[in-house]
Amino acid sequence: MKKHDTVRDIEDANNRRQFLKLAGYGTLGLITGGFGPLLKPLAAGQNPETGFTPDLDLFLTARPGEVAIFPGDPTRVWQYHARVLKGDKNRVVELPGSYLGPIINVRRGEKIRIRYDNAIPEKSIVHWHGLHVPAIMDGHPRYVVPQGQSYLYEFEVNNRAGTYWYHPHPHGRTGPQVYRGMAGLFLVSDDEEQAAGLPAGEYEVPLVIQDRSFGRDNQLVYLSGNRMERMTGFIGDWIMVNGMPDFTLPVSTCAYRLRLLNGSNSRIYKLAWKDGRPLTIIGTDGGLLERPVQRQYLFLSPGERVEVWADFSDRPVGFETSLVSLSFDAGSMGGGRMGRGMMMGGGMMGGGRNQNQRLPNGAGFSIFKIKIAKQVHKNQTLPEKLSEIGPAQPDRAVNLSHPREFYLTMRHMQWSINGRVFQMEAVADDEIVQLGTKEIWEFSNTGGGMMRMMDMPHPIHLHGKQFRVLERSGVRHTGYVDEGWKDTVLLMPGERIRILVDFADFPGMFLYHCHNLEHEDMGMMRNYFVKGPQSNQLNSSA
Ligand SMILES: [Cu+2]
Repeated sequence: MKKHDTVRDIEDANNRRQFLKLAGYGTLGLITGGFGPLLKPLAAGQNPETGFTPDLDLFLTARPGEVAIFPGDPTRVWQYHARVLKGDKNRVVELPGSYLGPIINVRRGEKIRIRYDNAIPEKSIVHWHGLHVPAIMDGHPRYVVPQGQSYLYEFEVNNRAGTYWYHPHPHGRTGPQVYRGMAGLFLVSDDEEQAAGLPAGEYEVPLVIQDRSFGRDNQLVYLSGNRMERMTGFIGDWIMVNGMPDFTLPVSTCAYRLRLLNGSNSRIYKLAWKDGRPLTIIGTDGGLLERPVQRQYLFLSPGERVEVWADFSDRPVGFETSLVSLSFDAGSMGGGRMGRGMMMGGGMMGGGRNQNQRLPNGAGFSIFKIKIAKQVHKNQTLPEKLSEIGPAQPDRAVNLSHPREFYLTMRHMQWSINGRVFQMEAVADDEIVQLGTKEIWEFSNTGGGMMRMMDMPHPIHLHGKQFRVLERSGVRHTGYVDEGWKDTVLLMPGERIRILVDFADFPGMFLYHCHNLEHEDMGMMRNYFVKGPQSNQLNSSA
């Protein structure tokens, strides 16, 4: 306990220092004026207190709203809305009729200010999934603000071009808030990506895949709160694309760049083309691959993104196909066949509503239809080279011979990481890394140990980092693309993965967790702490 207190002290001091540095504040007292409702009067342009001058300055509000999803009553949702205060108004693109937040378009190297106003009736905070930003800008749940309060984000975009996204991150409430509609894409572009010459404009299509359940009154239905349901995670019976059911994408006879995000709470998709053609994958979480790769199918777990090159130039007008999710074994707890059997036979479910009846996790279905609607002659060819990535260099890791190990297990009927669950300020000794080092982290999905019935997939996400996948073991399928930069990786039951993470900059406390949002909310999440030289001094003087 004492150990944790010390770490917290170090962390607090460190964060304070980092924030002071970042914000240019001279005294601590000003910080309290930096958060909360006082932000609103801040004019566009330079922040006199932080010295930060944004290229793009916007308001982002989360508030209750209504959208027409089905005929009849509108569906009550919680939505992000954005408004550009300074900069190009076209950087914020609303999706008409969708509960999703607007797409925010930025360029690498730009300075972004986002004034987040929380107008939903509970605490929240925004996490920029995949972005490499300082700890205080990352949306850690310790920074939640209540209804009526604000949080100021000021950061430089230093990620590669790619498909990133934003969503709430309050502890214990991420699942329900995302479920009600709070999520949006954050697209970064850069010179390298522009030079790749990929389909753009109407030929570049963002596609956010989610699942939802609706009651007869068209209102969203979430979990009943039953513990066994939460241990599986929410599985809905409607597949939504960009917030719409029964989605059809009309296309022309040419090549497309499809940017897919799995924004579901816990459903995993085994992506494939209905006609059996291989998927041509050009990008992953952290942007474009070096070269396109092909897969017959690809698993896309919650939080992951993939970019697909889809060429319809040899198809006749009127032709229809689909992007489908193939059936797969989601593990015994995965909401699949065995899961339901256990639920029914075990009696542990009680009277809890099982939402998995129509489309259990691992069922096969069409995600969206594609209809060739127009003849065009563009003749665009798939680039051989997309970007510069280079080989991962594991020998640069300080722990090459003894990777940091993380076991994803069930403990006391609770998902955990190394037997621990989330505590807001807690960092264990083996969760502290040194600023300026590279490390190998190894995650093992060993399941529920002796209980085979507790097997479940877990998508693991590190905050604040893009990392490289070094190796996987225990894998019995070909549904991964590990060639590029990643921030979220899926581990099916029995799988083990080694990743290389660079802690070059940004000291402080960040999260790592399972991106099955119900697992995360239950505590399958921990802090890691990047300890800088200043925290060393603190440590020795403590
Ligand atoms: Cu999990």
